[in-house]
Amino acid sequence: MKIFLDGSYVEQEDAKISVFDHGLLYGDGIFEGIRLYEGCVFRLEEHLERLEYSAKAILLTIPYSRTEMAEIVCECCRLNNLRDGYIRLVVTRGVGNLGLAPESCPKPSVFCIADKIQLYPKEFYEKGLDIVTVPTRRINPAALNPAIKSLNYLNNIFARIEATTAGVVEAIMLNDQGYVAECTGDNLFIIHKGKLYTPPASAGALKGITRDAVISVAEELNVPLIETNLTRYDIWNAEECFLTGTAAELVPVVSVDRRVIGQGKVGEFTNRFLDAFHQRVIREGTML
Ligand code: PXG
Repeated sequence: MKIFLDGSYVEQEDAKISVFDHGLLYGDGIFEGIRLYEGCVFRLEEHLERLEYSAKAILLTIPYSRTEMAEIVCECCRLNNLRDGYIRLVVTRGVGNLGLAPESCPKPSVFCIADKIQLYPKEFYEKGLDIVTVPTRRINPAALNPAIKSLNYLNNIFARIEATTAGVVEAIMLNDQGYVAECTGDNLFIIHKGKLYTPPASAGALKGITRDAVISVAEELNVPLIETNLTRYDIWNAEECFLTGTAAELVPVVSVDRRVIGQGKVGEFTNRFLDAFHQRVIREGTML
């Protein structure tokens, strides 16, 4: 596999970064996870824009233009003969000394991995997931805004460990006010009385690219969307619930904290959204 690393395409074995990189020492960096569907990169511009916003927020200058970054992503896919896959685009603070100060890192590091996608098991989509709420709260936006897709994922990893301990694969994280923020690596939606609800980004959710795509699908399907604070009570009493993420796409949820959601099976709205989403993934792609 060829990897893009700081200006060259190198073999996987040679794709190494320094132990002095602040991305590793402090989680000081940003990333994107992007999907490739049938030779089209899904919503590439939106991913690059979010990466730029994350960079701006952490005062990091991406050393390539938007067009150059797009070309790096596409070239990585082409070189590895990929038609479907998962792309990981990362910008780190770069090599510096053993102090926090980002000023000691003169040059950010950029790498891009385009690999085959490990799809979730089919039964997730057919039967739906059982999930729980975990004790770890989503990080307060005043401490580190969850809209920044940073390399600092310990908050989510704590929650993921708690999910695994509870015997489930995903979990709901609440914000410090007790409202639903999102899951550990996915956004959350519910259907209630014919309307679609999702927590606003201000509740501590990442502005997911899949979340945005689902919001557009809602418009197309004439399903009203309401972005508002949601409690666990709202989720328990929804007719349908699903999660969205680049890797997951849309995954149905059939129980939350042992409360059965709706009929306890994959709902009609969820299926309609999933179908419409699948039609979009190729239509809205950047061709390699
Ligand atoms: N919330 C969080 C906290 C995320 O990390 C999403 C929501 C969904 O956003 P997108 O843009 O993908 O619709 C994410 C992103 C992985 C992986 O390798 C996936 C994410 C994060 C980190 C790793 O599967 N999901």
